[in-house]
Amino acid sequence: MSSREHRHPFVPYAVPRLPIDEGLRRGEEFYQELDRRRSVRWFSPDPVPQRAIEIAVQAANTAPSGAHQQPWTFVATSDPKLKRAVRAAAEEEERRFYHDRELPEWHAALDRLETDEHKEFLETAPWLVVVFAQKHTPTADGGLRKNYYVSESIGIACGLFLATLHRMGLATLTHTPNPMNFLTKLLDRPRTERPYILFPIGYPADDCEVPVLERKPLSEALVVRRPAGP
Ligand code: IYR
Repeated sequence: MSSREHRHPFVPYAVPRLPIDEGLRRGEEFYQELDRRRSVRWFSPDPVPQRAIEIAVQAANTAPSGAHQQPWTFVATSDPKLKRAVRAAAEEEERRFYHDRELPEWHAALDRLETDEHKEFLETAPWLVVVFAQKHTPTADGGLRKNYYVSESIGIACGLFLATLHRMGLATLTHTPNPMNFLTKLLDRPRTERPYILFPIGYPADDCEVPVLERKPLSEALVVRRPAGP
């Protein structure tokens, strides 16, 4: 038993300790599974039950967040009319983006993805989930509570979300039409929320392809600093 004194309720942290070789084995297996995930732009129209979205949001909702403020709302739709409206608005924004002559560097960076302003997947994918960031959260007394580290918190929640969908055999695209404020209105969200990421979700199309891309090697992704010495 701990002898710490608290001003709030605390409980023991009850995740059992694993032998390290079992921990490494599980980590390696988890990594290998995550390594198969790719962003998908060609979806099958096959339906996906709402429960899959619910499970993924439950997983996302376990994310650590600044001051445990959980500053996210996940808005999901499989409504063909709403998906069509989202597609139309997104394609209009994207047309502007792809024809903007002031953005040659950005366009060059995207070249190998072969993306363009056509966003058919916004209608083909059975689900669209838009994650909204709550910069502020309305309080019971009609005021507003400021939230901290909102984008860090939501970024982690979105990572858990797409990892869970991948684990269920479902594909996602991390999509950010630019700008995407049109989603606040279309999805009827309060002005305290800002759209953060739009995820089309579904099974990949049978003929789905992905660009050949390499992951950064561990030697570049990880720097280990060792103590100086002989
Ligand atoms: N929003 C555009 C452009 C785009 C931007 C980035 I950064 C990407 O990684 C991919 C696309 C689009 O969705 O086409």
